[in-house]
Amino acid sequence: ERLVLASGAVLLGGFAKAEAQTLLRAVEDVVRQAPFRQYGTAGGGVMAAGMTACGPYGWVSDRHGYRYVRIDPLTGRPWPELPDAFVALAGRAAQAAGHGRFVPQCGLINRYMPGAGMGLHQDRDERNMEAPVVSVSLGLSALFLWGGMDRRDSCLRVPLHHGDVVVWGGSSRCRFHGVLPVRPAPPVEGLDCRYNLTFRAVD
Ligand code: MD5
Ligand code: FE
Repeated sequence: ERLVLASGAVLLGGFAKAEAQTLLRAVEDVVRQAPFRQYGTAGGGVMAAGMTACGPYGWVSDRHGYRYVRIDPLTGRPWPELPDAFVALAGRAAQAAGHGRFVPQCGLINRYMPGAGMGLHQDRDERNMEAPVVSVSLGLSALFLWGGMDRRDSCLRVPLHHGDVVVWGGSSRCRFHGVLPVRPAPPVEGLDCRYNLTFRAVD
């Protein structure tokens, strides 16, 4: 189903379910070339989610801060190409949410093992803030925290399940958000963790 959470934020329930296995094979392909790693946080900690990326740009955290780079610092090579299935899904989801042509420049892949979450933050490392962010949830469910423009604003808890897609656009693009620690649960479609794919335009 299609649920408008707020102006610009559209939840497409189960939108990616039929192609989940294709997407997961593409994830494996990317991970073979650019393994998951855990970045440091600005506060001196370590992010609980494992991350990697594909496309012309990848998001990294290093001594220069949070930023997009063309070379994977772990391998010294360009990031793996965006799988066709990623580009096609991102474009279709953006269109279904009412956006124009959307061609991602980065596919960020987050892996949440049970117990891993992500603290409240804003996504503001992209120069292009007009384009939406398309996010795809696979595997174990999670409670997504969706806040406001101020860190102190109260958060809506949105359950995200296997195959759900959310398109974050317009004024919903810069809200504070996070992910509650993923609860241990029986595998979903053979997956014992949660993957989140986010597709982004960077510049
Ligand atoms: C996740 N990932 O479930 C989320 C999905 C990240 C991250 O937060 O930064 O990797 S993306 C959710 C999102 C993206 C852009 C804007 C907003 C939410 N928002 O304004 O609420 O792993
Ligand atoms: Fe984020």
